[in-house]
Amino acid sequence: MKKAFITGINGQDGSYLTEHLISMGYEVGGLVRRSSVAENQTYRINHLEKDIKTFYGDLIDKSSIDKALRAFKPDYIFNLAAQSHVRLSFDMPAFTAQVNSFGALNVFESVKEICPEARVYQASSSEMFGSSVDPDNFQRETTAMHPVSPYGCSKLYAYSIARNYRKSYGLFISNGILFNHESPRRGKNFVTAKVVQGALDIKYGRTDKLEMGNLESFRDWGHSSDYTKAMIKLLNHSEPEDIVISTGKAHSVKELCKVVFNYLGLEYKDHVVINKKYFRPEELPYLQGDSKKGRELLSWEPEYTFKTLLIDMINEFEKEYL
Ligand code: NAP
Ligand code: G4F
Repeated sequence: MKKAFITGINGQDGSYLTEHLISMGYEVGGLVRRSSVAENQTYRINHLEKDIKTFYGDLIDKSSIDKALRAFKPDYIFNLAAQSHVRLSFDMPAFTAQVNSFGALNVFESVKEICPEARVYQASSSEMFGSSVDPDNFQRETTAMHPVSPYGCSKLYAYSIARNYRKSYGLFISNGILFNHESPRRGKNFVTAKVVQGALDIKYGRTDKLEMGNLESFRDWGHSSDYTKAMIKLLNHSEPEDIVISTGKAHSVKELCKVVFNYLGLEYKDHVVINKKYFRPEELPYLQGDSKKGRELLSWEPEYTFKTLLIDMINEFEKEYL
């Protein structure tokens, strides 16, 4: 039985990844950090409690990573823990770098010292591309990286040090460069979940307006369940690789609003109002990923489309209103 250890196990991706790994026969453990609201913190993985082993820890505290790795002895490590909100990274740039950059470095150092044979997945991000787009309007593994947020910069450091440790010390570390992925378990302050919840609030008469930021940016949105399957395939590939995972289709935030509101029988223009507080100091205007390399190497294809992803979110969120 292979052992997989997940930092960020109680996050959106951590919960789907755990489900997939358990269904494939892996033994799963993970790191959970201390919270003053512990009763809410693990809601995404409470249904898996009896099948997993969790350890208290924090990426900033290397000793906690060391202890967990010594006790669990993993074959696979998925480093998913992060301050993952881009706009908030402008409010907390140093904290974002501590967790996302030096936290990842802590994980790689711990692996080097304690379990150098383990295979490591680093949760890299399309946000690292920033303002850079190839002439054909796609970003891919070879596209230059010019991040435009403290989050993007912090992830670029982790991506780079992962490659450096792979070369320098022969560690098996792969970067999954994942484009935006969502689900019914998405945090409610990310745009898809915010729009779905806001439209439902309007449909059920709880409010009449939804305050939004920039509607003109484009994202390539997939489903977390599909993307976490790609993470497992990446670590089971014979060699460590850096791989883009995306749907290959870009949609604007405006289009997202239109699809969600229309599905619920509403007109978004009647309800969406712009509030500058949701704008970023610098916006990333366009993301569209070319995942040809990953699809061929890993035999991976997404099952969800933009529309079926949003319907899955609407249907799950709506249960709370019925
Ligand atoms: P998420 O829902 O925000 O989950 C992040 C996880 O990290 C949570 O479990 C969180 O715990 C934990 N965490 C935060 N700071 C920590 C710390 N200092 N020490 C230990 N754990 C900490 O994010 P996600 O959507 O699942 O994304 C997973 C990873 O993929 C992240 O690294 C993210 O940056 C990256 N990524 C995400 C996307 C996307 O579109 N979802 C795309 C590309 C890359 P708490 O709940 O206790 O805060
Ligand atoms: O949903 P978002 O906050 O996601 P963002 O910034 O693209 O970051 C997500 O994807 C990255 C991969 O590319 C991950 F690495 C990262 O961890 C995270 O999961 O915003 C998407 C777009 C942006 O252009 C934003 O300006 O939606 C726009 N937007 C417009 N109004 C809004 C809002 N975003 C949020 N969160 N809230 C709004 O009211």
